[in-house]
Amino acid sequence: MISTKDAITLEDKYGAHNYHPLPVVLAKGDGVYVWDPEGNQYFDFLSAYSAVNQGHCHPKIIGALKSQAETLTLTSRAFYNNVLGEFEQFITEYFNFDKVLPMNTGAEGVETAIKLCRKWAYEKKGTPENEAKIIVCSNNFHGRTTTIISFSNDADAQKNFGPYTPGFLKVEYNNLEQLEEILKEENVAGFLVEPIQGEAGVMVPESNYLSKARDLCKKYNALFIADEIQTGIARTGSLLAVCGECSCQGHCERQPETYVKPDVLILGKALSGGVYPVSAVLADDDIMDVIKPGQHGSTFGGNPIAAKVAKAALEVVRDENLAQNARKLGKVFRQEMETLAEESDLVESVRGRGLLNAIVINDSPDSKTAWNICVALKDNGLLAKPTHGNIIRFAPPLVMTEEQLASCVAIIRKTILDFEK
Ligand code: IF1
Repeated sequence: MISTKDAITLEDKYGAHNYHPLPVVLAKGDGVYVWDPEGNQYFDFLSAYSAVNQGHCHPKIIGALKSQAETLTLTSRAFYNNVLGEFEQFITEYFNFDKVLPMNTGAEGVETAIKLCRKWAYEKKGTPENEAKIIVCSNNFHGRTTTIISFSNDADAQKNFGPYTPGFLKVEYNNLEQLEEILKEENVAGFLVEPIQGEAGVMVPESNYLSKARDLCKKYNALFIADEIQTGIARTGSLLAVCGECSCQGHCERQPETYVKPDVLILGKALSGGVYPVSAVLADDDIMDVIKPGQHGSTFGGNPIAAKVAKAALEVVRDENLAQNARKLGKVFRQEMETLAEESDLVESVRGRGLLNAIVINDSPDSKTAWNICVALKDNGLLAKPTHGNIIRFAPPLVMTEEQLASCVAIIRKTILDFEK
């Protein structure tokens, strides 16, 4: 097998330099573990940015992939296929929406939601043509298409990729007064929001922010669009982050005060357990029916492999109580990190929900400290990645056991306590 050194050399030489990976090469994965070509084992504490919630190579999901791959892979939507309808019924019942529009990547899901929202505004709300505006939050991350980066405020993501798509208004995240002020403006079609901001450094809003934002959207007849690509599928200790602290994992008759049903829900990443690119946009009929044949789609969206894989991935979440496990382990993890923050000057604070957490490192965002800690964590057998300079995101697969989590906490403790700036 190719060595770590040679694999990195090849990527450096022949791949575009659009990433700056941690210097580790992964060659195999199983559950919460990954291995490099030399056979060193690591705990995966990133889960491919929360795509591998069900753990690496989950046998049920891989089984679905294999059997469908041997039967029928792609028909395009020019024809029906014999598994898409079954998946569509399954996912709409699972999340309690009338309809789903299947796509592949997260960014495509967001693009779909934007197009749906604009079209709804023109055709249902009566917004004058080309005037629809969508409210977004500062420090958002919704993907990397030309339109999506048009409303980013990350210079790296945006600079020199213009001209930008107009039609977006920005508000501060977690600021309801600002949101209401801007909702009063003319021609606002919707509000696109991450229930917890991931890339911004795992920013958890005040409780009730989402339900109040939703109520405000209703009051001003704008669509509440939740991007749960990273926070959804049990990551934050409930099936969706908008399910909040409801103890049902999102599978009960949802209580209105705990379940903030979005008008438009965007899912991706762990919708397939990280096995295949599958994204989806869910909405009820009064919204989804504005999209007619020929107006939106994708060659691969809703393909038979995607349909089978995503159904299996959602079944695993339910059957293995992953939301419950994420909630339980998340509490333990944050407690342990709070203890560590008291003992170590390096750890300033910890925040998060369920198993989407971050620690803030006590150094300037321009320093290499968080990066160097991640390299040290890797050397000690745990993989995590810094975000925004001095923040380290911790997001292990949700199939982790309490014993495994204890081993991980021990690695993090030892690494931080031994670390010299
Ligand atoms: C990369 C971050 C995570 C997302 C939300 C849409 C998308 C994402 C809330 C687009 C994607 C990924 C993309 C990945 C890094 C990663 C990320 F650090 F950039 F913010 F997870 F935290 N909405 N997030 O988080 O989905 O098109 O990529 O399938 O390498 O850019 P995609």
